[in-house]
Amino acid sequence: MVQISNHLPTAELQRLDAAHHLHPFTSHSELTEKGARVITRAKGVFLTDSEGEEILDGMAGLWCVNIGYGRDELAEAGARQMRELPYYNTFFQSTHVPAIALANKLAELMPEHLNHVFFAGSGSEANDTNIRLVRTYWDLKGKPSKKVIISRKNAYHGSSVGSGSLGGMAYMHSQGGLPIPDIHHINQPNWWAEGGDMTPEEFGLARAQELEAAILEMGEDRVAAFIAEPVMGAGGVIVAPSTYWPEIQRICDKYEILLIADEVICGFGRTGNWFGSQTLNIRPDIMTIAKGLSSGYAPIGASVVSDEVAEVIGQTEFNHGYTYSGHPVACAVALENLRILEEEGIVDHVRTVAAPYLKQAWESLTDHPLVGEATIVGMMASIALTPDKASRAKFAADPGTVGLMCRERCFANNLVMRHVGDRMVISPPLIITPEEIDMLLMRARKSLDETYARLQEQDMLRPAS
Ligand code: PXG
Repeated sequence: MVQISNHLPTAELQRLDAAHHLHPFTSHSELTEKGARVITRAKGVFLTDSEGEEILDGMAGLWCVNIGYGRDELAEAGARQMRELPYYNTFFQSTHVPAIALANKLAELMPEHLNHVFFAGSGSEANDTNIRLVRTYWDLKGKPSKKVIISRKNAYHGSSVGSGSLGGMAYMHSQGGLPIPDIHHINQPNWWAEGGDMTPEEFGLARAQELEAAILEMGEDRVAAFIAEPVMGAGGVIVAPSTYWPEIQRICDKYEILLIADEVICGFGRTGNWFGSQTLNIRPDIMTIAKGLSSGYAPIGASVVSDEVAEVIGQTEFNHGYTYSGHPVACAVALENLRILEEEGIVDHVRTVAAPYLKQAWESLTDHPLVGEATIVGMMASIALTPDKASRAKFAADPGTVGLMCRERCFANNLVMRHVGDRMVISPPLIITPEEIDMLLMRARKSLDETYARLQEQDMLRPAS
């Protein structure tokens, strides 16, 4: 067997990686040519790669390492649980202490009426649970025609067949026969890209009313649920205008549509409250959670349902579950993560220190010639790159070309910042300090300057016609 350790030269690790490892959302011919960046360890907000470079992780991994890297307490909680009971299932009338404790802790932290937890191994699995759950709910209520789940274009709800269908990513639907039947997508509340001449408030209202139009067109008796991220994450940190959510809530209430808030990114402090639904004043019937639930230290997700939904589903045997639903090690790690978030006041730190500091720094980026709008809620933020701010123009180059250039400059400057098309996105660990935010902004500005210079050199500052 090949011994693979951190001590192999980077080029050799890259060669072995390319030879046998298929990566998610990656073009392998490109990866083989360039070689993956090999991350070897991390502490706080910094990653270290196999060349010894220290990289500021502006994305908290994939929007998940909320408490930052390197917390021994989580390693110990996981090891302790592995020694005591590494695995047992929660099927067939069995349970164990970590699942009991985590379900109870979540019921305490959640908005009042959300008290029942169905565990999964990831956000995708939890959203698959939601599809079967809401359809079964309406069957049991004697309304079996209510099957359609309405979602939004450009939403991200996961990558499995079910959750990928809920998501509104056209490039995902184009592979593997998605979406499954009875999923309907309305337009997203992205004013910068799609608002035309409307004010943000007019546009927010119009986009919310698309939900009502869709319900009326299909018939109220066909629609089971509406699913949305409080703030769209992977779609580019799209913050809906202030008029959007109150109207969505009104429509869900009026037509008795179950509202599913996908809090996989927004949950666990990311928006400055425990849940994005609290920040945006949404009253969901179901919440999807994952990522920040364990700060990414162990794979775990869940769907958390209201008392009413739980009561209805409880009338039957719900024929659904995963081997790792309520995995004891993942539950123990998540519990320790929640203890740290709570006892160290990390959600308060976001609301009172980190998010206000990041907001003033982030919004100052709009003075840069490449930056159109800057959006931010709590510790998730984005900037739209544009060749002409006044007209909110797109670049003449293919969408994402400039974003990718900027991301590469960020990488070269030891900052992880993600690009979504030509929007740049950050979502750093919540424990980031003001000094580290200064460093993040300095590196971001340098990368923007270098991108701008390259665009000038290559005559790419032209708007699409
Ligand atoms: N819902 C939301 C809102 C998410 O952001 C999922 C569900 C699926 O979770 P799992 O644990 O199955 O991945 C997500 C995941 C990106 C990126 O590049 C975002 C996610 C995953 C991978 C990449 O922004 N979000």
